Amino acid sequence: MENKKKLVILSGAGISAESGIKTFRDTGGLWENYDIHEVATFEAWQKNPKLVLDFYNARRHQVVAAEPNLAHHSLVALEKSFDVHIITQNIDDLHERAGSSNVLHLHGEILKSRSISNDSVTFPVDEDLYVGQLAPDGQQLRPHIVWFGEAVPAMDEAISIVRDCDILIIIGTSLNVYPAAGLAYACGEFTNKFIVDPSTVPLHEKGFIHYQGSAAKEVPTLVNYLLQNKA
Ligand code: BV8
Repeated sequence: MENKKKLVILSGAGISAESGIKTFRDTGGLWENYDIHEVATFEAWQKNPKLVLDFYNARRHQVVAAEPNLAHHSLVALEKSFDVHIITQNIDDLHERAGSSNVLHLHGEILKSRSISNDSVTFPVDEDLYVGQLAPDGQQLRPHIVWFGEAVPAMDEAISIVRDCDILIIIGTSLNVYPAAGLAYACGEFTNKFIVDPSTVPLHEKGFIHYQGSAAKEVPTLVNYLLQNKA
């Protein structure tokens, strides 16, 4: 078996925008209608668990109704020629539904829940979560999500994945949130680096080749380039 180059993808809300899932910061984005501190922090959960559960129940319905788009699907084709690792900040399952086989969710998964007292056992969510719904350990169920102010358990694993990769592709993230955003700078100096985003991004001076445009349009173009050039 020829030695496949290690290719890492860091994706954010932008890759799911064309599937109809709102991003955080774009016009009409999530944070236009909600204040992070009201719905996406542990303090918000303690203050008003029903509001938080309703917020994630509504987003879960959006995810279930959404379909992977061309960007998610075209990434799957890379797996025949590269050792592909997807690290996503997204809590949707569109990478998995498109067929990607190696996905690490840095900030959790909206289709999973867990007991407030045990962050290592998760349960599939197929109905709305509600206050008073208990895990087998008798404690309240919460979304299996990393809220602002909570530690990112998979961060060390993510850094070790990025550190020795041959190719790093960043898709659809404003790189506003840390420590996840730090992954953009965690690869070696000889890594081939690409970023797909319609907006201007500050990374080109960091040696990133910018495919400026939407993910559904630019990711298939980049995938074709990589498959032809085994870059
Ligand atoms: C931590 C799950 C420490 C939830 C998410 C004060 C108090 C506490 C913490 C902090 C603080 N100040 C700063 C911090 C750190 C904080 C942080 O970074 N805050 C930001 C707001 C400044 N980080 C944390 O709190 C993290 N934890 O620091 O813990 C600690 C350590 C030890 C012990 C205890 C504590 C945890 C952060 C995780 C939060 N959870 N998600 C949920 O989904 O509801 S974060 C969430 O926002 C996403 O997961 C993602 O990571 C982040 C940013 O979103 P993006 O994906 O980048 O989306 P965005 O809308 O921003 O950008 C969209 C991009 O797509 C744009 O570039 C756009 O141009 C592009 N785009 C648009 N359309 C398209 C497109 N691209 C392609 N195609 C298109 N069609």
